[in-house]
Amino acid sequence: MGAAVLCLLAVPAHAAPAAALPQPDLTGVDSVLRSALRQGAPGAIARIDDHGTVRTASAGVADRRTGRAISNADRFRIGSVTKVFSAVVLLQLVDEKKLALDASVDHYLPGLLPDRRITVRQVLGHRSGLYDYTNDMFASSVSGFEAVRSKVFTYRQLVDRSLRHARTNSPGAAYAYSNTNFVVAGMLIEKLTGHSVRTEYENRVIKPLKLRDTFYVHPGKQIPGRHANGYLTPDRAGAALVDATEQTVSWAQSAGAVISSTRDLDTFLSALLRGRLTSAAQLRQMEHMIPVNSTQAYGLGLRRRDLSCGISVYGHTGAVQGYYTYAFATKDGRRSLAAVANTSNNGAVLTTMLGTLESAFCGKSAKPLRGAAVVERHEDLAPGVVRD
Ligand code: REX
Repeated sequence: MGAAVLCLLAVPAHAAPAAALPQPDLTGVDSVLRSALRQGAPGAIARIDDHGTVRTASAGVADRRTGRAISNADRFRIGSVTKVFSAVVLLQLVDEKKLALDASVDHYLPGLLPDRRITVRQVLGHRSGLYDYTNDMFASSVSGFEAVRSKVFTYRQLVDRSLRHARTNSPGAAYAYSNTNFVVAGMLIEKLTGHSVRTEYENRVIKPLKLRDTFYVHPGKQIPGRHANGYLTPDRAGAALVDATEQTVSWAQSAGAVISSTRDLDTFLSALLRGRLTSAAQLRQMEHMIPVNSTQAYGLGLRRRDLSCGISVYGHTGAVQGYYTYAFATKDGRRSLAAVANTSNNGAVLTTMLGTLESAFCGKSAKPLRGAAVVERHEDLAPGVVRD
C-alpha cells in the first residue's frame, strides 16, 4: 500500500481540509431559503466563503412593512454566536496568563456562585449545572419578550434568576445548555480586564479583523445602519408576527447580544479556526468537544455539527427574537457559511435552515433532513425555548 493511501486513511473525515470537500451547492442553498419562506420566514440569506470565493443567496424581505428585499448587506442579531466572541476573549486572557481554565469561578468572582467547585472550563462548556433563567423568562414567547424588550439587567440580576432554581447537575457531570454560563463569562471578562465586554470585543476581535458590521450596543435598542428587521412568531398558531427588531437584548448580553452580518461572521469564524485570534493551544481547548448527541458536540463556546456527508463543521447557532443564525466553518477555516432567517420561535424554519450547512459543505451529496434533525433541534436549544 502506497504512502499516500496510508496518509489518507490516517485523516479522519471530519478533519478533511476544505479543498477536499464537495463543491458548495448554491442551488441547494437557494431552495433551503425558499423553503424557510414557505414555512413563515419573511426573509432568509446565506453567504459562503470558500477559499476566498464568495457566493451569496437571498430570498424574501428585510422589512415586511416596506417590502424591501433582504440581502447579505443587511445586519442582524446573531444571538448565541455571541458566545464564540466571549469565549475568544476569555481564551486570549488564558494566553495572557490572567485566567486559568481549571480554576474555580469563585477564585475570580468570590461568592457569586454557591458551588465553589464550578470551574471556568465547565462554564464555557455548559457543564456547570447552572440553570438557564431564559426557560422561565420565555415560557410564553410574546409576553415574555415584551416584558424584557426594554429592560436593562445587571449580570448579577441574571445570575440571581438562575440561582432561584436548583442546579441541573453537579459541576462537570453533564452538558446542559444554559445562557447563565455566558453571563458568568461576561462577568469574568469585566472583572479580569476592568473593561466592558463591548470594549473587549472591539479591541480583541472587531478592530483587529476589521469587522465593519459588528456591534455591541447594549443597552441601546437599535441595530445601526442597514439591517433586516426580525419577526418573532407567536406561540398561538395563526397570530400575526411581532416585529422584535428593537430590544436591549439585556436578557442575554455576553450570551447573545452581538449584531453582525454574514460577511463578518464568515470572516470571524475563518480567522478563529485558522488560529488568528488565539494561540494554537487555546484554540485546541475551544475545539475539545464533548458529545451532545449523535450529530453535535460542544467545546468551549464552540459547537461542532457532524453533517450527512461525514464532514464536521465548527461554529455556533443563534436564536434571539426575530432571528435564527447559523455560522459554521471547516476545521481549517477555509470554507465558512453564515445564514440567517429573520424569524424565530418557528421550529420548522430552524430545522430547514440547517439545510444551508448541508448544501454549503456537503454540496450535492447532502442528504435531505429527516425526522432525526427535528429531534436534535430540541437538544440544540435550551429546553422549551422553541415551540412548534
Ligand atoms: C431565547 C428565546 C433562546 C428565543 C436562547 N437564545 O436561549 C440564546 C441562543 C441566546 O441564541 N441560543 C442558540 C425565543 C439556540 C444556541 O446557543 O445555539 N423563544 C424565540 C421563545 C420560546 O420565546 N418560548 O424563538 O424567539
